[in-house]
Amino acid sequence: MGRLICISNRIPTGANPSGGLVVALGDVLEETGGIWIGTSGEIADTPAAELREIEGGPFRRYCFDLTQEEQDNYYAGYSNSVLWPLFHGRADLMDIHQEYLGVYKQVNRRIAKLVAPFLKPDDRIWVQDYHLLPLAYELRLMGVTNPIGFFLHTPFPGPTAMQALPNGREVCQWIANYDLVGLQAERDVRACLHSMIEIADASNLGAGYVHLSPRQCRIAAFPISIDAREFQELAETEFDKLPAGIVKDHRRLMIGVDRLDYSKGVPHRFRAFGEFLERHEDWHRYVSLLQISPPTREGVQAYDDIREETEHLSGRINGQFADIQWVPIRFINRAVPREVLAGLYRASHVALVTPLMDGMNLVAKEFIAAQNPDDPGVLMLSQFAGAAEQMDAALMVNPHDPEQVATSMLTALMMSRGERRERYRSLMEGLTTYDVHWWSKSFLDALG
Ligand code: GDG
Repeated sequence: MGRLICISNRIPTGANPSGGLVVALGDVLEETGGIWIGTSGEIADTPAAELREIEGGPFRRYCFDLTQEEQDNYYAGYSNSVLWPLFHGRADLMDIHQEYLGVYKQVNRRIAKLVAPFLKPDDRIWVQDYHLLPLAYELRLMGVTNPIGFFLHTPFPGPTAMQALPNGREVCQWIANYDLVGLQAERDVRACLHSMIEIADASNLGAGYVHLSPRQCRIAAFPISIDAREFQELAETEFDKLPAGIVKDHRRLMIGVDRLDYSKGVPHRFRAFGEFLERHEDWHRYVSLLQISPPTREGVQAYDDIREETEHLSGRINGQFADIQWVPIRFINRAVPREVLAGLYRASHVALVTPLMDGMNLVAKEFIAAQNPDDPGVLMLSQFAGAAEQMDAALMVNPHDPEQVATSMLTALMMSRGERRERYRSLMEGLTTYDVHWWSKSFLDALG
């Protein structure tokens, strides 16, 4: 079997690289003598002319540095201030500049130049995420004919949203240079097919195939997941290590875990909780919301704004409802170690996974995997998370409707053990069947 060459924006670092993608791809990389390539996270004065090997680890890794200008325009600029908001239904937050696009293309061309000399004829290439959309196009220009797959971790916009992007047609042409485009959900496959057809005049060949001269590509859903069994064991062990007070202090604990991103709907969640507390004075002191939100993409204006908004809202709700023995919202604006997180999921009675738009949302899956099968907690899940297509036994909510979310909070808090177990059983069955190993295997099988 040929090698797997995986390319993502950031290279997994450390002697023992970790993270969902490493779990999913590590074995295949190891077995095929494959390579992972990505940016180092360090800033250099001049654009890197060659790849640098990272020593150690179970598979080979090569990285390169970005310059500050590249970091600002390619990463913070076009990737995270244009594509990210557009792909999450927030065209209003796009910050469009010619320079962002120019440098984004330049960086992708440079990555193609760095990667091409490494390639052997039977290698398969798997490109990850929206930072690298043009990579196959650039590789094809250099004569690379290997199978190239792409996986988009975010949602894909339909033609109406895509029209807001000045180079929407070009984006569709980039996509057509992949042999296989993996998306999170069927909703994204439909949107992507529509965009390719309406924006770029691609022809629909049926069964997910489109033709956009001179190439043909297949678009299909491969919902990403976690290693559910591994996470279940982690949560079991870590639960016992939690400080005793955590479980006792909060007779009912609701948990939210989200990078502090505007797509995650944290302010909407806080307002719904405020609505719940307003309606149910009898629940005061008996329920609190633990919101863990590590900061992300600091320095991008929209992220500074969301941070201010959440701090303001949690302060206001706590000011209105707290008393000397109880604070309704504990807002932790810092990352918590993964093991602690696993234990906390298990200690929580309800998870609030209420993004306004989300590719998949792995927190929903982690929360379920972490539960005690005998006395499981309840997952409240936004209909706008890609996970909603698979996890229909969750308590589905519309995050835009604070009254409905507040009503569902009460339903979740009051749910009988029998119903909780029934929902958990069905969700966990899906998670163990379609786990992250299924995800990478089915994608790579389809790539051929
Ligand atoms: C993108 C897409 C898609 C969060 N806070 C802490 C922490 N986390 C971990 C969670 C989870 C991961 O980060 C977040 O994954 P999500 O899937 O929820 O969201 P994104 O970061 O936006 O990821 C998303 C995903 O890619 C995969 O394709 O599902 O839709 O947006 O694993 O546990 N981990 C630790 N401390 C924290 O404070 N250790």
